[in-house]
Parts: sequence; structure tokens; C-alpha cells
Amino acid sequence: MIFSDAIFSTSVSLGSEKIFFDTRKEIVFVGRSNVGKSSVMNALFGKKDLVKTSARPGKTKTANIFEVGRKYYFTDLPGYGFAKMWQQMREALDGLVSWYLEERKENIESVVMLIDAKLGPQQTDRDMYEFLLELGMPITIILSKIDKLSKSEANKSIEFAKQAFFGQQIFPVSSQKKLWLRELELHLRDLLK
Ligand SMILES: Nc1nc2c(ncn2[C@@H]2O[C@H](COP(=O)(O)OP(=O)(O)OP(=O)(O)O)[C@@H](O)[C@H]2O)c(=O)[nH]1
Ligand SMILES: [Mg+2]
Repeated sequence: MIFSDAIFSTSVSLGSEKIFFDTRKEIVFVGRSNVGKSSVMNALFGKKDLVKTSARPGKTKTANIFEVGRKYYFTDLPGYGFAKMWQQMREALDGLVSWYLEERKENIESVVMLIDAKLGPQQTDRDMYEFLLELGMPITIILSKIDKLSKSEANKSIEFAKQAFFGQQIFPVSSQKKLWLRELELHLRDLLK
């Protein structure tokens, strides 16, 4: 399905200038470590493991950029807010995320921010959200792993997110059970027009 012509393009670490002269439109994925960023990208690409995932938080340590249809970039950023991560590593990864977003600001059509549907927004999510608003970034909210919730719990989670992220578009999805991905796809296609 979907953005099935995605291919890996490159990885970027803090300070690397690799793609910053490229004006292609871009969608970036952010969220707490282990929230399911890489999984949702695989689901959108219709691939099993083009984007590396892991049950162990902190898998993604560079900005991993994928080219879609030779026209767009979809970028997987390292997760934030993983408490047990070595402090210095955590600061470096947070630095990479904020630096990357600022550098690519002009090209980014939306920052897709994933929130764990069951956990709801945490303080680190609120901090990231404030940062994105300050940068003036267009934002899309995903409630991830919606398969873990009953229908009524899912509705509650959606209502809560609507208040926490007032005015933003919110997409509940399950990468694992392939639920509601079509709505997200259409939204992203619309942004990339
Ligand atoms: N139940 C359920 N589990 C999921 C879903 N999506 C991802 N997971 C699981 O959550 C874990 C983390 O998924 P990743 O996609 O690697 O998360 P990430 O946000 O990229 O994590 P970092 O790279 O560490 O920041 C894996 O064990 C996945 O199998 C989902 O839709 N439902
Ligand atoms: Mg990841």
C-alpha cells in the first residue's frame, strides 16, 4: 500500500550538513522513545523493516531520511524523554532533534508528533509541543498503539488529546494492527500536494 516507493536516503548526525541544501518537501516524525515512530513509518511505507525498530527504547540515534517517490523526504528522528538513557547521550539526541528541526524548518510540511494513546501526553511531550509552536511548525498529532485500548478508552484518549493539542489534527493509528492508516496517508498526501 501507500508510500510504497520509499527508499533509505541517508543518516544525519548533529552538525552534518548533508541535506541542508536540498529543497524537497519533508515530513518529520518526532515523539518519546519507544512511542512507535519507526513502526508508523514502516506501516506508511508498506514495509516490514525498512525503518529499524526495537522493543528497547533509544533505537534511533541519527536523523534517518527516506526518499519517497523521489520527491519527498520522510525523516525518523531519535526519541526524546527516555529516562534511563545515559544523560550525555540523551542531551546529544535532544540537541540533534532541535537542531534538525530548525535547520530544515523551511522545507518541513508537517512535524508528525506521536503520543502514546494509552499513556497520553507526558511533560516531555508538552515541552516538545511548545518548542514546535514557538518554531511555528505545522503539526500533526498521532495517537499511537491505539490497538492497546478498548473503543471507549480510545475515545477518551482522543478527547483528551483534542484538549491538550487544541486546534491540531489528531490521528489515532495502530501500526501493528494496521488501523486507521489510510486517514493518515490521505492527510499527508494532502500536505505534500
Ligand atoms: N501494540 C502496538 N505496539 C507497537 C505499535 N507500534 C510500535 N509498537 C511497538 O513499540 C516498540 C517501539 O516501536 P518503534 O517503532 O521502534 O518506536 P520508536 O518511537 O521508533 O522508538 P525509538 O527509535 O527508540 O525512539 C516496538 O516493540 C514495537 O513493536 C502499535 O501500533 N501497537
Ligand atoms: Mg525509532
